[in-house]
Amino acid sequence: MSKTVLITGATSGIGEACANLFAYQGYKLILTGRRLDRLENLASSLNEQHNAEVAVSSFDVRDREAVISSLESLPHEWKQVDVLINNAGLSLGLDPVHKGDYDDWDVMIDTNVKGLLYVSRVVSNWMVDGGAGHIVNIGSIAGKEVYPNGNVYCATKHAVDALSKAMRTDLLPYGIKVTAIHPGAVETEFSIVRFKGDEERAQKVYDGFEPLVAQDIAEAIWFAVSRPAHVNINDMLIMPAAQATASNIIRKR
Ligand code: NDP
Ligand code: 8X3
Repeated sequence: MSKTVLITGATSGIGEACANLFAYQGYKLILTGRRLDRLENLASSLNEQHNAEVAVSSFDVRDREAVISSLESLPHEWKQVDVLINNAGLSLGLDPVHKGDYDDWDVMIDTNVKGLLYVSRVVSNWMVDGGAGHIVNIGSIAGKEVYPNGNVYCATKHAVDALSKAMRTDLLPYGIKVTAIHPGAVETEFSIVRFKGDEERAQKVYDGFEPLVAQDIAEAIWFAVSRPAHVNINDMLIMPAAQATASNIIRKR
């Protein structure tokens, strides 16, 4: 019988690349995100290319009631989730703390931390009932280091790092694996979102070096998920070969 993966943030970037790779590997897919048109287009294309069975569920991960009701209203057979990829997330702005935008802070914390928790709360409970499962949380190099003006985004990804360790501990007795994947710079819609549609500024982030692409991260996730039952990959930090750290800051005289 086919396994099932639930991917948050499947409308773009890393989530969309995971959808393609898991469909290729024969998984049934539950694809989520806010942009229903993109979810539906992706579902038809995966069905055509890979004969994949796909369910789409459109909700905002910040909306606790919508998360619970959308997921709980899936048909019973779709609730046997083998793999959850907590990928939905974003960064907004790049300002020092004293100039930060209050609304941007709320959106990042609500999406990257609380949204991940809401989805995990529902799906991990199904996994506990089923006695197995694998949760993959997408953190970041920003969850391992901080860089100038990354403040709140970095804090949210540090929270994802901590929650990954906490979930691994809490869910261990139930046979549920937890993996955290921490990418460096990946060229997706991430910077366009961070700079609120300013494509020129977004492009400059990737000028002059070769960033990762979403497929690089999808392949790392697949590696973690496809290990034998007795192996868990706890944590992976994956960087472009051209990027050593998030930053190198010295205040010179
Ligand atoms: P994209 O902007 O391409 O994709 C982000 C995805 O998250 C979209 O599918 C978007 O869907 C979804 N999303 C955002 N906000 C919400 C929300 N409130 N509710 C539901 N879904 C939401 O960026 P990436 O693919 O790069 O980002 C994926 C993950 O990887 C994020 O967690 C990001 O922090 C992390 N990451 C990215 C890196 C990079 O350099 N690109 C590096 C390290 C980590 P929709 O808008 O349709 O809701
Ligand atoms: C996204 C990568 O370096 O902008 O998490 O934090 S970075």
